[in-house]
Amino acid sequence: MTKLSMTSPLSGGFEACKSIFEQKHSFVLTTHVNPDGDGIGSEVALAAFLRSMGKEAAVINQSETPANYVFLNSIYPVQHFSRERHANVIANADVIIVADTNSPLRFTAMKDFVLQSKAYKICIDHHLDQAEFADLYLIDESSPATGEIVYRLLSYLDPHAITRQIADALYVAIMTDTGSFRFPKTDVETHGIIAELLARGVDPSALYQKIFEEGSINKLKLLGKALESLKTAADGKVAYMVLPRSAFAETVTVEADTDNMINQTMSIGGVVIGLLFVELEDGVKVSFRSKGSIAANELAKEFGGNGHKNAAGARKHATGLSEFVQQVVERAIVYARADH
Ligand SMILES: [Mn+2]
Repeated sequence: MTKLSMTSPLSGGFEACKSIFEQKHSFVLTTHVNPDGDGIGSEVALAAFLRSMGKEAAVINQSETPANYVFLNSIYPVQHFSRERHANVIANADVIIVADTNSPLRFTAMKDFVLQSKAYKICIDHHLDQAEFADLYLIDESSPATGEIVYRLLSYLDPHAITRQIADALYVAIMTDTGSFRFPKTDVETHGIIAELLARGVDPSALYQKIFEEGSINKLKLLGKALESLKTAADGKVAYMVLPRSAFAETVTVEADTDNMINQTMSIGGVVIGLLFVELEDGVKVSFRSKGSIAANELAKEFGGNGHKNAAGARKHATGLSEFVQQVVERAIVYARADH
């Protein structure tokens, strides 16, 4: 028996969602700062589904949509948050759905508006360590993508309402968050869901091309700078790259252009921990990747971050780049050496 045919542990949450979706009228959907394919694909799929139920839905994000995901606007428009246009929409919504994060810290400028709204709050996510802010949580830490949980929810509510367009958005969510189906949580269920999406007409190579093969030369030059900075430590078990502010200025790129870059560190044989440091205007962001049993999220927690076991991140404000790199690399060496 495959996992697909088992009773979902989330079915209680799905039933609660069903009655909320039936009773309430206006919905706001959002995701984390610097949204990725999973966050945007999940909220777009949910919004298109809600519209087909005759509901009002607004997708409002803290950050602008990265260029390679803008095509999802044709499935459902994604708006960039502004206080003037959206404060009332958020305050007056019946329901707010937060997808792909469970930490209000990651809503940044939208945080107070979301937390102060009287709306019923639903959190759909696959990260560890959920914060207490929502009325209903649909969390499955074993899922490789929030898009998978959204697929299961929508199939529970009405499998016939999963149109080709909704399937496209869910495919984007799952394909990007599984690293094109190669990260460890990718399993029988993931491929089963993908088969269902393809049966609805999804064209994998067309979507892959839109996301990964229509990038800018500037982004590739930024990758060049990251690769030039590559160093290893702990006898090649730790690999790390550092991008100072000047790298972005010189290549005319932005933080979002570092998306997926860290995976380059993991392509080196023997590397068990990969790090990418990005200098921000007021601090440093570090992304962590690990192989096997090494807990990248535990390492991230030491620096105020969180995430999954093999992929995590942290942001530290008011810190110098080189001191922070040194601190994190020192701890990464300890984690890498403890691994056998
Ligand atoms: Mn995700």
